[in-house]
Amino acid sequence: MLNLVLFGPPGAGKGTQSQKLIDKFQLVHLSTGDLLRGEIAKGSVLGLEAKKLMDEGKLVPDEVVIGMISNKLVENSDVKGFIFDGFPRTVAQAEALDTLLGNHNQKISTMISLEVDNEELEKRLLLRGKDSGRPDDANPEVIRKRIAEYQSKTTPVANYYNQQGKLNTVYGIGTIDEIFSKISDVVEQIK
Ligand code: B4P
Repeated sequence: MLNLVLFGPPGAGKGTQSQKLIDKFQLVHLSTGDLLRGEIAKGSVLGLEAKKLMDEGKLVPDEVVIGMISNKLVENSDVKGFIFDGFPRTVAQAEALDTLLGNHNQKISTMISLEVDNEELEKRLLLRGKDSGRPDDANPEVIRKRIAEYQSKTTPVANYYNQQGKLNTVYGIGTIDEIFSKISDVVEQIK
C-alpha cells in the first residue's frame, strides 16, 4: 500500500494537491478538515462542538480526529493506499496513526511537507474566503490564529517523520501543476 501524509500550514495547498494525487495514484483521500465540515453540515453533536473550535482557528481535540480516521481505515480495508490530508496535526495524532496502521499491518510510506511563507498563506486563504463560505477563511485574525496553532502544535510532527527518515520538503509556491510535478517525483521514487 502507498500511504502518504500531505503536510503543511493552512493554505499550503494540501487539499488542492490531494485531488491531483488521488487521480494519478488511485488513493483514498482522508481529509480531517473535510470530515469535520461533513459533521458540521449534518448538524451532529461532534460537528457542533468542532465548529466552535474551527471558527476560532483552534485545533479540534486529538481523540475526535483519531476516532474519525480509525473508522475510515476500517471502512476502506481493500484499497491501494491513503492520502492523509491535514492529519496528523499533533505528535499524539502521528503516534496514534502509526498504531492504527500497524493494527492493519500497514505503515506510512512517506510524508510530503509543503513549504509556503505566512504572507502567501494569508493571501490565499483570504482569497478563498471570498467565495468558499468557510468562516475560518473570512477573518484575518482567525487565519493568523490557525497559522500560530500550526507553528506551535503541528510543526513538531515534521520532526517525528524526519526521525523515521520519511520527511520530504517541497517548495509550495508556483503553479499548481509545477508543485504537483515535484510531489509526483517524490512519490514515484518510493513506489
Ligand atoms: P483543513 O480543512 O485541513 O484546512 P486548511 O489547513 O485550510 O488547508 P486546505 O487543505 O483546505 O487548503 P489548501 O492548502 O489546499 O482544516 C480546517 C480546520 O479543521 C483546522 O483549522 C482545524 O480547526 C480543523 N482540523 C482539521 N484537521 C484537524 C486535525 N487533524 N486535528 C485537529 N483539528 C483539525 O488551499 C488553500 C487555498 O490556496 C485554496 O484556495 C487553493 O485554491 C489555493 N492554492 C492552493 N495551491 C495554490 C498555488 N500553488 N498557488 C496559489 N494558490 C493556491
